[in-house]
Amino acid sequence: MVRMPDLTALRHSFGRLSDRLERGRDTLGAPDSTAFPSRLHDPAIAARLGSALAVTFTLCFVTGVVSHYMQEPPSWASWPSRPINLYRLNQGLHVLSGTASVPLLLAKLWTVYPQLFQRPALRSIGHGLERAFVLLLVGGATFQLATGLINIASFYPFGFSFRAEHFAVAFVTYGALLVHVAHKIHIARAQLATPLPREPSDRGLTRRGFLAVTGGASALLVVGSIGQTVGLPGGWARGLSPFATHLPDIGPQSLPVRTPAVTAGVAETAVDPAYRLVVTGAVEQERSLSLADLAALPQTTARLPIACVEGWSAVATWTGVALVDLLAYAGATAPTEVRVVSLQERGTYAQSIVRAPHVNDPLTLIATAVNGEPLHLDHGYPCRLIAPNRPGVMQTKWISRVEVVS
Ligand SMILES: Nc1nc2c(c(=O)[nH]1)N[C@H]1C(S)=C(S)[C@@H](COP(=O)(O)O)O[C@H]1N2
Ligand SMILES: [Mo]
Repeated sequence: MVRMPDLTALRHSFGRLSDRLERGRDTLGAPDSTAFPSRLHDPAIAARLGSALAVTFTLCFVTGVVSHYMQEPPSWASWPSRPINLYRLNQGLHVLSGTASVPLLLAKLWTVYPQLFQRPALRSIGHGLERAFVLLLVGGATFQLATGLINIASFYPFGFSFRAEHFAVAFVTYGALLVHVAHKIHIARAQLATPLPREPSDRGLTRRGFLAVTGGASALLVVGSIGQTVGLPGGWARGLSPFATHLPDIGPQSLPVRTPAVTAGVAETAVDPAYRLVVTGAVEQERSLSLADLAALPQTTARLPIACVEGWSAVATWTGVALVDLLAYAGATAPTEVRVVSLQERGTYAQSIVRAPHVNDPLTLIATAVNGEPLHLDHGYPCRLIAPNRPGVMQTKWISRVEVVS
């Protein structure tokens, strides 16, 4: 037997809501305050939450654009290879500012939702335009935060390229935000200049209480994510982030894995004894190196982070042949662009381009070991690229070919 849920309570609250809407409908202009009696539907609160959102959205937009262009630099640009942790910091700020925005946005939408019932809905063309921009802003902001969170959860249910959509919608959203700010700045200024009253709490949450709870929720999410985004020493990170899935010390060799060897389809080719690393392209002498040949070249060790766009980063001690040394061994003269190709046959990350600053940085490694052990298969055995100030997606694993493009 399937028991029918008791719908009485639901019907009651629906009845109350339609009552309110009926009353709201009779009024002109602003929605009737008796229809939405909570003191929290207040422009003073909206202005404060709006200011906080303007800060977090600006930070998120700027770091997002930087991250996008670091992954896909236009042909005329190249990113510096130092400071080592720049991309890591940028990506951390992006994820943290986005995460902090979630409670702020929810609280702001709740504060202002009675505005949906303004009557008449359209007073003039200008008013209509203003409302259209607000619609764009709300839709865009919700889409951005939702897809961002889904990305952090390493979950790709949609049939579109996450980065392309997230990048395009960011401009629509931020543009709509600028229009909205321009429109509201006078009201917001006046609201911010007036301190919030101290109120008795006998009618539920006070205005100050509501802002404190919202700010507290944001702060808690940020503190709980720092351990895995920007990175904290293991014990700290774990203590502060009980639910994190990519803490710096979870995974083989105390390092998280993104795309294991089996998923990439390289579990067999990577352990084939006939494996050789081929150095080719604009070189004097094409080379084909076994792991023993690689070990016989000068070795470099460096502490470098992997900073994944999915909102985690981790530092490790990498050892291998510096790319400059490998290229010199093959007789490449003044190389400026190198393509690194993986044993992996398909997928966006199966190869990456290394531009001049990284080609010539002595810390750009073809690593064969991490934290004192030969690379685990899931970390890119037999060898992988690891370079300073570079997005995780471009730290190509299971390298089969190094091609000097120019
Ligand atoms: N060939 C290949 N290399 C790759 C990937 C991949 O899917 N295939 N993933 C990249 C991504 S997104 C990240 S964050 C890092 C993660 O390295 P790790 O799994 O050793 O932590 O590897 C990068 N290198
Ligand atoms: Mo990644």
